[in-house]
Amino acid sequence: MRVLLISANAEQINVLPLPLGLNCVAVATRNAGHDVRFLDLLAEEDIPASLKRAINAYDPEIIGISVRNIDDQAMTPPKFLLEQVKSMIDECRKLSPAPVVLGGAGYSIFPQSALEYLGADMGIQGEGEEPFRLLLKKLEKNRPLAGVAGLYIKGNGLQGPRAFVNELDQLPLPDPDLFTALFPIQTRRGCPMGCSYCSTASIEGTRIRKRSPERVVEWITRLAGRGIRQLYFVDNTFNLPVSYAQQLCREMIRASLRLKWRCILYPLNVEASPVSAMAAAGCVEASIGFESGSERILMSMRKRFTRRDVADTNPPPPRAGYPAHRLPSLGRSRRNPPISRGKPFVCGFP
Ligand code: B12
Ligand code: SF4
Repeated sequence: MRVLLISANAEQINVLPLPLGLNCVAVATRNAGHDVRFLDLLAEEDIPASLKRAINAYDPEIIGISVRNIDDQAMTPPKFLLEQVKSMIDECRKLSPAPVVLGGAGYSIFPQSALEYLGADMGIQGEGEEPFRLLLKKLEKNRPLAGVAGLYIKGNGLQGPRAFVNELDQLPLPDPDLFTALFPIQTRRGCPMGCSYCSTASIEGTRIRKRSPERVVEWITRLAGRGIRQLYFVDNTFNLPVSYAQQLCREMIRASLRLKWRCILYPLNVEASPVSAMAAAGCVEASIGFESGSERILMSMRKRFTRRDVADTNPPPPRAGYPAHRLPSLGRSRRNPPISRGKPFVCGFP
């Protein structure tokens, strides 16, 4: 089945916890042969938009939602946190007919009343790995759901006493790759490109200063040793200078780091950029700041690329094996109106 697992916790209180419990459920579900997508809303800025993107792109057959906190446990006055989960569930309902199954610490304390309040179809109290797998099996085979440990069904109550796994070693270990938190890493400072609106020059200067690729790889190796699996290169332009990007990718490939990473590309000479080497070195997504489809606006922003250069970025990254994420700003001022000219250009990209 296509299973979308969503961690509903978006609370910034205290530290930001990674959704460990949902990760455990995801790995058990994947091991049972299902296709799993994982969405951590703590990492998302616009929650309704993220839900829409995830659900429309995946068309899940079942949605599992992890509920972590009921309240903030403050003495005066406590903040009730299920209201925001309820609106996330309402949003899922609008976007998909898939049944919604709840779980997590914040669900398990009052499973019956939380199910009613939140308006989901079902909920699993307690440890989710085994009962969720069994639930999917029964749903897939159209079997009655009675007997699934800790399962509550809306209007039908508890289906089977909850169970505790005695031998935790029987459960799979969570998968660090499912955590979407990206560790920032900077290899260069400064940017000479001089785009008219940009403040980078006043922050970092206009000369590109670089760490050596060997030093960067030493840093990444240290991070990998601490279990970090995903990086974001916060360099203003990962592909400039091209020779440095090439060297860095070569070093990363040589070190066999097996990490996934994202970066930002300047859409000039992307053909010449080491896109294949980037993919081989673990790049899974590149953001391309192309800003506009209007030559006039590009010129007024002092961009050094043209519509043609942007169009040329289209095939290489997907061909290289990772998706491109384009960053348009369309138009800027009343004196530069050709948004209408830029729009079809922008919409022409996947
Ligand atoms: C460690 C911990 C913390 C640490 C987190 C550190 C970190 N980096 O992760 C710290 C101290 C920072 C913390 C902070 C807070 N915490 Co806290 N925390 C815990 C604790 C002890 C363990 C959580 C954990 O990781 N469990 C391990 C995982 C594997 O278990 P799990 O998440 O429950 O997942 C299992 C099942 O629930 C289920 N499951 C989970 N998701 C799903 C989804 C589906 C679809 C299904 C079917 C099943 C399922 O399957 C999983 C595997 O078996 C719990 C208490 C507890 N024992 O649950 C409290 C707990 C979760 N915290 C709680 C609270 C309130 C808070 C704070 C609001 C407190 C505060 N004011 O600071 C903050 C919130 C932070 C935030 N931004 O969200 C409450 C939440 C309930 C409530 N009362 O609202 C709990 C339950 C404590 C309690 N007993 O009341 N917390
Ligand atoms: S390329 Fe990016 S960082 Fe450099 S000046 Fe332009 S907008 Fe700023």
